[in-house]
Amino acid sequence: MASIDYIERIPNNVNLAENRRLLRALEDWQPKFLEWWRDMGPDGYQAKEVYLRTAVSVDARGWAQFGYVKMPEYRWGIFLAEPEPGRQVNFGDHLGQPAWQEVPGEYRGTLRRLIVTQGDTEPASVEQQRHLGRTCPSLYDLRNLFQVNVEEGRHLWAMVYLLDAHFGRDGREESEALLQRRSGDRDKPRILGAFNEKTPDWLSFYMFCYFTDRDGKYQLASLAESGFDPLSRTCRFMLTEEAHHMFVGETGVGRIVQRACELMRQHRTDDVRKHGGIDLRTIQKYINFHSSVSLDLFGSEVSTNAANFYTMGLKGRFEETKKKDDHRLKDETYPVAELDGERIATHLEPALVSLNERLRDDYIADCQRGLNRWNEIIKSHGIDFTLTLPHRGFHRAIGAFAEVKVSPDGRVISEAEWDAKHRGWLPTEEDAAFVGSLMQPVIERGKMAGWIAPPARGINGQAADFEYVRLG
Ligand code: BYC
Repeated sequence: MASIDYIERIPNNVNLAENRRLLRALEDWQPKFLEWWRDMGPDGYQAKEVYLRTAVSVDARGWAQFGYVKMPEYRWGIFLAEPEPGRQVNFGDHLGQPAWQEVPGEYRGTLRRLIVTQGDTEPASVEQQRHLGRTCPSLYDLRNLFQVNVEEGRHLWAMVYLLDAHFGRDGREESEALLQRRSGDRDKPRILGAFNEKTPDWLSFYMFCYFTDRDGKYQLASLAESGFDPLSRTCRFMLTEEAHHMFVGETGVGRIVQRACELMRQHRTDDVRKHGGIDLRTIQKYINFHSSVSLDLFGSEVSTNAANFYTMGLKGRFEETKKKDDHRLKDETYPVAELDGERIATHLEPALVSLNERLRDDYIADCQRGLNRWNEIIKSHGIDFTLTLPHRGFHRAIGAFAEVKVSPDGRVISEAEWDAKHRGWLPTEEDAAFVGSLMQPVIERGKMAGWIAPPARGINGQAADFEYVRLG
């Protein structure tokens, strides 16, 4: 019977074998997912064996099993973190009530929208990254790209599970629509802005993993606080995988910075381009771009949507349960940076409508920590250069700053000044063409492209020259 096959194919801790309705929905969806994966997943290498981590259970031994797998045969599973006995709704109007195991009827539409928005980002990122395998700097990096891709695929499964298990026919329709939208498509784009941008080269990929996956961390952590318990448990497990994606981003950029510094020292010049490196000024421009499009993902500074998500008990704050306040926030305020005529000033706003900005603050502080580590690399080479995060108002398309032009150091500037200077702040076509020119594939075991330093250590204790992807 085909269904027995599916139960085996889909590692899960949601008792799939007993849930015939869910099983039928997934049997219907899985071939469409595979078709999407073939069309829109990694271009090339689909028939090759890749040294991948697969989650087969949520306990310490099962969540990270390593072995060679062909990507289309990856076992995309469905996992929820272990239930917390007696868990309650921890914030908003329903504070103290038992956490919901089923969708609360009055919040059905809102909850579905949140899950669909989250789910939409996962296949989008796979689509954005689909050509990168062709230009990998090493087998180690190629394997990391594919690990990120299959896990984003699993995160899509996680959201489809919620839609199919808890939202009936609407949920099944949304699950299909998640496979139909396309990153960057004019007619059926992905929902959120950053997921319609291109990821044309590996510098962009590492920046995306650093900045955009980190938005994932903060959004998932807020959804992990949800009073809708299946969403909370799903997101808690997803966060364990998200950590690896940010590691790929931080170490990837760090290795490019390292290589730039080595070349600067070796050739006594700031202009490492002619020596095959990516100069620090170009790296700064990519930071400016990826930081700003990722800041947009937090939504408007003042948002009634955010207030409603919270009051309904659907989406909390980062580390909500650790915070020592009333978890209702009706009488609280929060400082929000806003436009005040020609300048940017901080005003106290009601805390409930400021929740997007509060999460953005948590995110910015976290982003800065990685920049500090990259700056340590620069300093350790005796080089006087500091990478910085652009001001939160810089190059924004969502929220209060979308209407004006702001410099990276936070001044509201004229269109004329923007026109004169933005090429020094954001990657230009020439910058992209230069970075693109370095993207020549390196697929010999243990070899590394000249624009990036080797990693400090291999994956799962393996050597640097390990055969991370079997090309034979
Ligand atoms: N682009 O009150 P507003 C990840 C829309 S990443 C386009 O400002 P709200 C991952 C908004 O939808 C994490 N549209 O914002 C990373 C709303 O439209 P409707 C993804 C945008 O609603 C790497 C309107 O503007 N997860 O996991 O408070 C690889 C006014 O909304 C944008 C989530 O985002 C934008 N940037 O907050 C793979 C969590 N921003 O409803 C994966 C779920 C806003 O009026 N989503 N809009 O038609 C949410 O919590 C919220 O939807 C948002 C927006 C935080 C995104």
